[in-house]
Amino acid sequence: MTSFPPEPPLITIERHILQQQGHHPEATGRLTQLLYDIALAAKLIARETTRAGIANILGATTSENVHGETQQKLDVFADRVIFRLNDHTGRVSVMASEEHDELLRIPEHHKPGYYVLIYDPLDGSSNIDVNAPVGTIFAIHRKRTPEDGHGTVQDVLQTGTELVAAAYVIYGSSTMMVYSTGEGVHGFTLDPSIGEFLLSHPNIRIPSPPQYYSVNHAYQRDWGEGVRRYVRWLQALDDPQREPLSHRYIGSMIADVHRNLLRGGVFLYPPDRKHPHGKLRLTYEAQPLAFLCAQAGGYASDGVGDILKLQPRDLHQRVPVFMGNRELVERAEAFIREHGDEWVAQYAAQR
Ligand code: P6P
Repeated sequence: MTSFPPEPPLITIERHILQQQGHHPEATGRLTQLLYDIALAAKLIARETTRAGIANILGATTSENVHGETQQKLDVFADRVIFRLNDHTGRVSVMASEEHDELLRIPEHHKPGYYVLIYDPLDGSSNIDVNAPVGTIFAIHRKRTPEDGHGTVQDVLQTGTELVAAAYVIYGSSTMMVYSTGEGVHGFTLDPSIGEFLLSHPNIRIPSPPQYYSVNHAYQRDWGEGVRRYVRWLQALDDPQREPLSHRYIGSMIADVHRNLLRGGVFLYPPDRKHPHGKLRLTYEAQPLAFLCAQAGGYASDGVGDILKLQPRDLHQRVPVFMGNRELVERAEAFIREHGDEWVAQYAAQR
């Protein structure tokens, strides 16, 4: 009798999503369809990222986004594709994007739906022109206000503990989509020759012991005492008996978080003199990635406590991020408590 080596089942992301729905007899299928739409958006964006140079959409536009950042053409393309795929399906009541200051209302001639879709269309886009990995991040909430009608800012500004699902797509050496609906984290790799995401990383769990830490050392002189001592600990500078973690930082959050999710590690973007609340956004970067990190057995903190428990006050508010193996993140919180940290303290005062 021939037996094959153990491999993940040969299954597309659509079939996997449908199987996950099967665990919920009460499900209507709306979330399943929304996740299908997100997978399609990922394929369309992947096609453009892999041929950016050829398609002459490399480089920056003349426009700026709400943060005063020059929009890369792929940013604009990704933002429009995600909106256009979801503005008419009747599954989404309101959308919000990193690229727009205000909420994105469902057009009047379409019926708004039940879910809230928040997204960063192309995170790390400054890396596009140097061919470094970039990514798309999705967060999905249920509408909290009465079911019919357009979603409101209250539907968008929910805690991460209320998330129904989250996903990211990383456009790197291959294109991967990683998602969770609260039943573990599952990774799919795109086979562009057939246009299918195939299961490649079932039930992702952050491995231990961790291998990496990711932080931008250029800001070291502006860190507070607690963060400074924590990073020294990660580097084992004061403990010759302990092996340091390897430093990897590519300046694209998705790529750094994805590596740490698969290999074990911690990603941190702490508050400092120039970034008193950190740089990363709560609703469409930190919350969805914290949800996925927690589903993979990890933990995400703002240096004080669980990012998933933070109540957002503004769509684009920034938050300090320490994300990865629980033991590493809790150690960061301990260093900050024990030694104090002026920038974390200033952030915590308005938390
Ligand atoms: P810095 C990309 O612009 C981004 O938003 C994240 O993807 C990334 O982790 C971070 O900023 C990099 O910021 O200040 O280290 O260049």
